Amino acid sequence: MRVAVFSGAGISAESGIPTFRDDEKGLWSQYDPYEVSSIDGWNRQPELVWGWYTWRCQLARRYEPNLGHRAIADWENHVDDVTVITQNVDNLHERGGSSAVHHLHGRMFTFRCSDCEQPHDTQLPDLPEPVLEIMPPSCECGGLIRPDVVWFGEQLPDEPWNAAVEAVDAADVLIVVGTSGVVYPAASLPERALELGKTVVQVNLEPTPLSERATVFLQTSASAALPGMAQRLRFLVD
Ligand code: BV8
Ligand code: ZN
Repeated sequence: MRVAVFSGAGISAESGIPTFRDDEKGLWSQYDPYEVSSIDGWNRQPELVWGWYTWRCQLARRYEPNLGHRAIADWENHVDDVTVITQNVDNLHERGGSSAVHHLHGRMFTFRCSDCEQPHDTQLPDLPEPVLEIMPPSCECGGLIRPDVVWFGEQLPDEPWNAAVEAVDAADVLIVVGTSGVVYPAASLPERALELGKTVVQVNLEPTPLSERATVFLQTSASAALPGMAQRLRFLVD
């Protein structure tokens, strides 16, 4: 049996990383998430965006993969193939043991120049507290160094997108976990699976537009639903 997993910020929430929309506690909660994660936001206020990513990288480094990440990795011992397609820019799926992970929206631990695209091995400062604005470092060409993430208003890179479509098309079942499903084109992947007649299992703390169309909607947490699920999937997939 071939399993594809489509994950969002909700699967990292139990590791302690605030999801994309419920970071009320955060320093940047006064800012619309779309503002600090859009190409326009970067062009307008690079120091605000760099401050946010510096802090988010620190949180992501500090926290550990949770039972949800580890369960998905364990499924590799029980089914023929598990491919993870994530919207998350942290590396918790990899650190949780998954061997095939595609980052549709990039990764925040690698950096490049905004102008000449040259990769940069940037070491971020270790901050005791979040700092709202930090001027990003500059490249030799004068361009500002940015994280390798896909911001709102930017095209998704072809490689992870093509791999994601291929994984959905080849899967017997798609597990959608921890995403509000509002961001496109990523959110079109579960729709593609349904149109292809695949079994779609959604695990989410709250209902989303996908919930009433999914084959099964489990309104619970990732860490409660995912352990041991692979062994039960056989009964779902005819
Ligand atoms: C594109 C990377 C073509 C950064 C992210 C105008 C101009 C240009 C484009 C658009 C436009 N209008 C609309 C668009 C398209 C736009 C879009 O979809 N906008 C939406 C908001 C309407 N998309 C884009 O711009 C994309 N590019 O279209 O290119 C183009 C290009 C140029 C010009 C024209 C067209 C690029 C989108 C990528 C944006 N980058 N992230 C970073 O992360 O730092 S998006 C970011 O938010 C995340 O990556 C994620 O994908 C997304 C959604 O977040 P979720 O992961 O779903 O998290 P959320 O908090 O929302 O939900 C968590 C869920 O988990 C909740 O439901 C909660 O209940 C649940 N949960 C919580 N805890 C648990 C749990 N579930 C289970 N267990 C738990 N424990
Ligand atoms: Zn440069």
